[in-house]
Amino acid sequence: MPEANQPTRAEQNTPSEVPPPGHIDGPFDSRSIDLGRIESLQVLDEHGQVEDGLDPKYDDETLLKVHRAMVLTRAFDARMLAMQRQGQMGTFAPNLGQEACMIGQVWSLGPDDWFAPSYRSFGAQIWRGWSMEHLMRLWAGYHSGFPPPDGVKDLPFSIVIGSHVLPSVGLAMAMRRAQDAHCAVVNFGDGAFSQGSVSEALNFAAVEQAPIVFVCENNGWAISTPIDKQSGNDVLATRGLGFGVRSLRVDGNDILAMMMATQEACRRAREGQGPTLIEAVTYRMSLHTTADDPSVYRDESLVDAWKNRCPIARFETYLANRNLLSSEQADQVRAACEQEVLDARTQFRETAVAEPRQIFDHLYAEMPDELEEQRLEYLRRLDRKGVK
Ligand SMILES: Cc1ncc(C[n+]2csc(CCOP(=O)(O)OP(=O)(O)O)c2C)c(N)n1
Ligand SMILES: [Mg+2]
Repeated sequence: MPEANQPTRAEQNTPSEVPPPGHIDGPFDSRSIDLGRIESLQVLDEHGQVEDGLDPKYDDETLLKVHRAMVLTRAFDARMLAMQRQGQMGTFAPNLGQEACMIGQVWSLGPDDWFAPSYRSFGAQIWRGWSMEHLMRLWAGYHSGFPPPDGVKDLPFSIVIGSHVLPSVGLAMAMRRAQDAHCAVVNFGDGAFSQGSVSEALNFAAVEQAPIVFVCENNGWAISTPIDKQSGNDVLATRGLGFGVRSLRVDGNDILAMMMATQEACRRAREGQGPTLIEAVTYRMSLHTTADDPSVYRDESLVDAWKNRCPIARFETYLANRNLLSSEQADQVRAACEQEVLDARTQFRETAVAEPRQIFDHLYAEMPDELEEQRLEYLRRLDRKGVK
């Protein structure tokens, strides 16, 4: 206990004792970034109107393709949730409201760029070439669903949060050393950003000028932990600046902003101008996963506040203003996407054949004795029950 009248440690540590900025002499010059500034980007306001002079004017075909991909992402999401509730699907992580993040971060990638997703990234995976039937097998726990399709340069998605970020920097460094002028995009959540290895990844990428784009999808929640309990500083993009990584904060519900930011970041990475961190500010409208019930920890009014920032509705207003998509045409896209998802479900039901005898496989090259005993006992049980 401190003596009476003695200042406590907290009282001694007053702000006036902290050296003022610029006080320390030495080779501390910033390399190229303005440490006092975070760029932020929004192109479409909440009503789908373009901010003055910012319209990137992408061509019609690109815009409609991106719109369809966002609608398909949402249709897949709704169907997977329904299938899980009907007992036809394993645990699933919905993506409602994050469709602009999904498509915006991968739309400008080519087949020789790499993508390293976290588990909530199915929209981006579909864009990259994963069939929906393949993803259904993945989420239903079939071994065949896990490896990426042939020719798709994606890492399998990461469930151990943040674990894929450092290896992705390694991937980008390897590309650079091999003089391969492509880039990698890695995404992770606001919660994953608290993992120490994500900070290591930013530092390595900055030191090595690795051709990588970090997309932090700040959706406000890490399961039941809100952002203000996750981070003392809710502008996560500032963390990148501390490591010397070009960093920007983007409206993650604005597809045009996400497209522009990622396209520019990928271009810079490929041209040897180093890594970028994009903090995509969005909101997790739905459940963390189908094993979650957010009503026990968050007030529904928080979600309501985000409903009028729907990334698809905003984009549809923009497309309508450009005379590219009427509301009837938007309905047709929705119906076609719904049918595509149903066709994938039919295919999934036909191809996903459970192999209960394989349950002990694929873990050890040499099965430990104890596990082998369990395996044999399990097989005897299957035999008794007549299961093939
Ligand atoms: C290393 C590790 N710790 C804990 C978990 C359990 N877990 C799964 S998802 C999650 C929250 C992740 O939140 P965030 O990174 O914000 O991603 P989001 O789910 O919001 O997309 C946690 C803690 C995990 N998968 N891995
Ligand atoms: Mg999150």
